[in-house]
Amino acid sequence: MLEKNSKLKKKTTKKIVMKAPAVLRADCFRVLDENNRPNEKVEPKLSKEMLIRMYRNMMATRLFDERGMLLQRQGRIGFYVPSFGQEAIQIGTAAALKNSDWIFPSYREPGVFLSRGAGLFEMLCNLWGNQSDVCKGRQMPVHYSFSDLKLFSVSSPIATQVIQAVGASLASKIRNEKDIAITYFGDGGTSENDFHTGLTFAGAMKTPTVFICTNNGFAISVPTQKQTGAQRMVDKAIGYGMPGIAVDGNDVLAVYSATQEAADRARRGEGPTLIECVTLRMGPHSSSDDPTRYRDAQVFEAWAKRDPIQRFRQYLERKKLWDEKKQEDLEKELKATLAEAVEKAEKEPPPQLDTLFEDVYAELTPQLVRQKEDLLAEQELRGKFENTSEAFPL
Ligand SMILES: Cc1ncc(C[n+]2csc(CCOP(=O)(O)OP(=O)(O)O)c2C)c(N)n1
Repeated sequence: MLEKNSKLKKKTTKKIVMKAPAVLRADCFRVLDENNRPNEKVEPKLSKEMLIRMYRNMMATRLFDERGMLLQRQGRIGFYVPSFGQEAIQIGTAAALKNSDWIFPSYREPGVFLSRGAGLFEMLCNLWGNQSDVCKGRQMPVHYSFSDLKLFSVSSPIATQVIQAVGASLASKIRNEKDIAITYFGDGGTSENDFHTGLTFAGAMKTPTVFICTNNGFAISVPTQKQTGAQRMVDKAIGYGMPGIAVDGNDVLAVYSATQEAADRARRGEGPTLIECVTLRMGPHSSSDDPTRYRDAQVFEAWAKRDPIQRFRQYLERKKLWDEKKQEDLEKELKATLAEAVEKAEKEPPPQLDTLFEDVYAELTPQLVRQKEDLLAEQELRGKFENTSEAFPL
């Protein structure tokens, strides 16, 4: 049957190029053209204050990432995951949300945390896993958690946040609330069971969920074309019965508009949307990775010219909302605030050993009481012979 259908045969045997595309796909929705001029027909009408806040958050994210990588290279923290080049996706989506909406991020969204108002000191305490860390040092670095801001804890297993977001938004719908949920995952995440389960439920139950797929070309070192047969991540929306849109992930205004529209649909009770934000990961997968071993340098250089911060800055400059002096002042201010928070967070001691026993049981079981006593006795004994004040060796 398949062999008789020559058209289909030709399509499925098409040669797959194992590298990220050097230019943006033509099907992507965009507001800014390649000269960073807006298409006035689709340009969102945002206030001056909002535009500047978005630019500020993009810069804050870039500087936070730079500092995170530097701290790791200096051996001061153990691990970091940068989001270089993905600032427009984080800030554009976050700007389109209400503060009461639920956020279920992946590990590559520090800008979403900053946009929602997470404290720099608290985020940095997570990197050290110290006593002021919200999770008392029990999480991996870059796995922030701010439940009071409705920012769900980052989890390492890929795409687990997708089903959690669907569950939260379903709960919101059942309670007749207007809060929606947004969740972020990579192109690799769309090959995970949790992605399929989440989108199946969301499509069937018309949950108010916005799915943000950051297609950054790679899942660690595996190019997108090697881990899925789909040519475009957005095509996956069709199978689950929801609308999908591909956007230029390096155009903060396009990302904002697409998210705004999807959030409005969700709030009107019209169900979920899948947004594929097309970009290229400009840094390593994490501080443990060396992308020069698998990335095409020419493709990287082509995308470097599409830096989302530079593009948005040009847009603001044309509108006379930004200039060199403002840039200098902003960088100075953000760097000073960051340096102050780093200094404070680094001084924090590691969590006390007995905190290991907190937060699971209201009352410790007799076995845990015994284990705690044994552990503290051993700590005291060791303390007589060695310095135990140091954190886990990095
Ligand atoms: C269930 C699961 N499988 C494998 C891994 C190992 N792993 C960590 S990150 C990663 C790549 C994920 O790629 P993608 O979803 O495209 O997101 P990106 O890192 O590019 O942002 C993998 C395979 C994991 N953490 N969880």
